[in-house]
Amino acid sequence: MKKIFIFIALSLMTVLPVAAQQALIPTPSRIQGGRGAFTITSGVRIVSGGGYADTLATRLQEELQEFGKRSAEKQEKSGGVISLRLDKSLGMPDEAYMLHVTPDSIALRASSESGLFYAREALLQLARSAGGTVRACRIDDRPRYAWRGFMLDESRHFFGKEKVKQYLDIMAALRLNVFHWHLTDEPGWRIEIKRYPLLTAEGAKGNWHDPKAPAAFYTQDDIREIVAYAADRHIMVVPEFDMPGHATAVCRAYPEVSGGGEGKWKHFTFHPCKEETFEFISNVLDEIAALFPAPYIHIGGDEVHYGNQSWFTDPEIQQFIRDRNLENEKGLEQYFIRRAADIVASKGKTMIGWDEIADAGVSPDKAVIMWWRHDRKHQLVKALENGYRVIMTPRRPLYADFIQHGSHKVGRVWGGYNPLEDIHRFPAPITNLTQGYDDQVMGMQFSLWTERVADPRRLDYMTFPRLIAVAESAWTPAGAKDYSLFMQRLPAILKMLDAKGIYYFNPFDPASTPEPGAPDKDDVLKNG
Ligand code: TNX
Repeated sequence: MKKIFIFIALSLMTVLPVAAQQALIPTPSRIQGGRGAFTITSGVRIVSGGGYADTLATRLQEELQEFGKRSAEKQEKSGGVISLRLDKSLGMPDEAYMLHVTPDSIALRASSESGLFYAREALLQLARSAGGTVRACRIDDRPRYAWRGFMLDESRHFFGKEKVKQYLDIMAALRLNVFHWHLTDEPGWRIEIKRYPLLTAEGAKGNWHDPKAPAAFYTQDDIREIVAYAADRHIMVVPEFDMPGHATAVCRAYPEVSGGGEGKWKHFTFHPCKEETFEFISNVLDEIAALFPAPYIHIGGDEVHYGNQSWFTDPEIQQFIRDRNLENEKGLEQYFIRRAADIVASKGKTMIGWDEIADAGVSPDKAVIMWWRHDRKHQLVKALENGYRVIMTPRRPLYADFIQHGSHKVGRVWGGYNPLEDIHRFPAPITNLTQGYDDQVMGMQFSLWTERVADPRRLDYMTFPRLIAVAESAWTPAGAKDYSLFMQRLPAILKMLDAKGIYYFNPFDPASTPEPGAPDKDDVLKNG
């Protein structure tokens, strides 16, 4: 009887409660509990195996000081060893890590720098959630997806360097590894390009709700600083230069490359057949390619039909369509995308585009598709069938400009909205579509469009806590995900957000965190 009791007690200790007690998000793919706990005190020794492990050890030494001091005051027993080792011969996949905690030692192991970095992030999370006492456990962890992203639109509204850095810090803690930076669109161009100074002198003026707002943009030094800051946290920064549509800010600054248009759609597109346009794009991309070490450049490619009315009437454009046998304006758009793909390839980069580009006939080794139209599932399937690699960011549930709670009034709604739970469930509802194409599905991202997000408070509110669920869906294998356990662990991460002064939506007490307003329209936008 006693034996059975001990057996049950032990197995409970090693399986379920561990997952519940360990305040780790994203939930690791594998965690086993052990007995006892390691208490971090000022007497802890940190040893490392050279190279990057030494760099991380130094960092960890500083980070763990808060616990050391507290413990020393409490006169707790000191001692114990934390060891960090980067070991290729362990043959662990990229980003994977092992964290082994016993009462006397903590071992962090990985075969990649990113893996060791994540082992350190996991340890910090465990330590912080329990005041420096880490329960014994062994974690063998690796991500579900290689692309775990967050997109921020800084054209519609500009938030600036410090906010971006704060988000990069949080992304790293959540093991998110791609920052997709939407830097150009209708209201403003946000990146300094030396060869075309008017892009910022003129193009950076204005934002979505105030066309007269002073120019706001990142200098090339700012960009380098942020790219380095991100790289230090194992985050790749992927810039987006949207074309041929959503190009209003560029064409306002340099009307010679404008595709015309009138009223609201004036300058919405590039001129699709002037060689001057492609030279311009190529020159801009030279500077962008030099600033961002990422192997990808996002060229947009979305919603061209919104503002290409003049393509239908301009005799030069119509002649071009006939001369090149492009059939119609759609064919012309696809021609433009093929040209863009070649230009991006000539800079040694791979093009990413919104899912419209899956129809352009670009060879799949030259393009990655970002699937966003949740109501066009066939676009995802077609992209996969045609051999493209795909990143999933369907509006439902992965657009952050959709509301997250039924009581909310500001934001988008489209046959529903994007609550935390739907994000946590993703990609379960669509895995039947991607089945058999696992190698082509690079991952997923949360995309924050900012037409109705004009200040940091609202930005935080739309991003958090949903980004935390995104991190779990992108990292944790389906079999290890459990929404009720996620909700049990969530408060530990919310505490971290509190410490950073983030104004998030509190799903446990919605009334305690009222929704911040938008500057223009204060109502829910349906299907649009
Ligand atoms: C569609 S997503 C857009 C954006 C808007 C967004 C608003 C995409 C490729 N284009 O320009 O900001 O909807 O939700």
